Amino acid sequence: MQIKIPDIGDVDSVEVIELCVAVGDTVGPDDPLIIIESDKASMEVPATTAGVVESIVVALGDSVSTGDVIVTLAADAAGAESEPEAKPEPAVDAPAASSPVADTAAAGTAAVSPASAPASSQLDIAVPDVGDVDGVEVVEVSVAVGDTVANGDLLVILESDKASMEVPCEHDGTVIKVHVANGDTVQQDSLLVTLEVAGGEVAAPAPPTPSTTAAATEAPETASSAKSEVAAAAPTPTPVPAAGAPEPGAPVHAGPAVRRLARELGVDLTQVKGSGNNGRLVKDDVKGFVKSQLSSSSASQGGQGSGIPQVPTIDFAKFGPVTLEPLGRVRELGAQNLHRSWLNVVHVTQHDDANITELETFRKSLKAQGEAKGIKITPLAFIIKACCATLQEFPTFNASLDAQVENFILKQYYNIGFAVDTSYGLVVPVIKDVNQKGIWDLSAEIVELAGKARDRKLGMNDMQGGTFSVSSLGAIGGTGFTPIVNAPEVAILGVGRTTMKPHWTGSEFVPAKMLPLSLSYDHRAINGAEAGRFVQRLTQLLGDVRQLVL
Ligand code: CAO
Repeated sequence: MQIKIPDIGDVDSVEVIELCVAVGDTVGPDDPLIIIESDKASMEVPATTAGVVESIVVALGDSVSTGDVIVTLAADAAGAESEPEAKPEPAVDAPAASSPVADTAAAGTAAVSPASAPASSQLDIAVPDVGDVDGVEVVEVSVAVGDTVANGDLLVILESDKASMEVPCEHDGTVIKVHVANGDTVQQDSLLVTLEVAGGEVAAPAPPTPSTTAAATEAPETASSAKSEVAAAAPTPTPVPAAGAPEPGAPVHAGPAVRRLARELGVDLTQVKGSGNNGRLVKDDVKGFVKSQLSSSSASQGGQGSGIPQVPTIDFAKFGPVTLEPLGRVRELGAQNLHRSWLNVVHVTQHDDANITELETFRKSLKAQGEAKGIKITPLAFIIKACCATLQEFPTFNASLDAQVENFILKQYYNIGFAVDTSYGLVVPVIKDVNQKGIWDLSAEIVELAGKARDRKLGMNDMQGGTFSVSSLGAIGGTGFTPIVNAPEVAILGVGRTTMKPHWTGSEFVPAKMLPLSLSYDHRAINGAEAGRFVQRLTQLLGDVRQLVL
């Protein structure tokens, strides 16, 4: 009885992705015979009646349409036993020993060439030497009954835990039996395929390896067609494994079309996650894998922050006692932001000192007023004001780059963030519209925002919209450092501790309060000469703060 592809709806053809039975298997009604798959779904094609699989007309990867014959079933097991013998297959009864090549039969090309059939003979292809493994899985059957094959054509792919092995055809011929199905477990000498070849052609099989020669002399018939008939009469003892989610080290479940695609694209299927039934790999999985690999590699090549070699994980406890302390949310987020900026921005840092002797004199002169107003006035307010004035003169520093790095996004507002060191991490509140604020306003706002930061009272709005940042370590110390640009801003000013230094006036050295400045900038947006001019202008303004009111 012929089993055909049922109505598959409005698609022209579907792919055979799994053979669930082998020739000789006994099946009941509704037992799955093959699995077919379209772009949208996969579907089992069941036996419509009980019987014994007589032939499988399709192979994995074939495209089939409604009404195509896929399998022929004999009415029952008895019929299956008798029917192959009823076929004109003289090799069945011929003893393997009578074959001129019997001694080399188990070399994976076991053959019988019966004297009664001079025009053609049968050639059994068996599993060659697979080394010291108990069994290997049939992962691809590349031929179907009726296929014409040539020397070198792929018949079956076998896979163990460690390797896969192609079993090629070593003669021209026609496939008359396929003894295995995808998923079967087979051992050395298990029959794979029977070919009908032109008479006498089987007389020159490939020379066996020493280990297979030994097997052949011990049991030449085990791999012969005589054995194959036994196998055909009794269903193969190894059932098709129940498909389940793949475990680590488990064989890959993929049809030949998928394997072919993977081979063409150089994809290692063990790396790909299957989205098909029970984790089966489909073509889209392979394509998706390639896409993800390409995008991650292009991201790393484009400097977008991936593809970086991992820092090794070390068990520090091996060297001495350690304790674990969580970073906390703010430090964690800060770490991510800093890492992102550090990876994305092309950093360069320009250092200079500003002579703030006069600024400090002026600032100290304001102290009494400040105390009266309840406002603490530090160098930072002047620094922020001077930065704003400099930004107004150098608009590309008060800007961001667009995503394609094709345009400056020049901002018409001047919002300057300043780093605040808190017990829970670094935060950067933003003073809005600095260009509209004087030194008193700025001083008051610095104190207010720093206080809110330390009390964890900053709102999202307090930390958004910055166009430039200042990180002052002046109260702490240091002669210079390389701050990380607060991307997508393009520049940040690091401030060190003011120290008294000898300053050359052109005619003499005089003591001067020198403020170390370190401008880090994104070199994609800003050239070194521009940065040099920016810093020079900034030091001028800080050296003569009267200019800030002009
Ligand atoms: N040189 C010398 N003294 C300085 C100085 C400088 N560059 N800057 C500030 N000072 C002095 C101040 O004048 C003040 O002294 P007086 O009280 O005698 O006037 C003292 O240092 C303390 O100042 P402050 O820290 O209270 O105020 P500030 O305006 O200078 O700074 C703030 C405010 C919030 C920026 C600061 O407290 C802070 O948190 N800084 C750390 C920033 C940081 O962590 N940056 C690193 C980021 S990257 O990891």
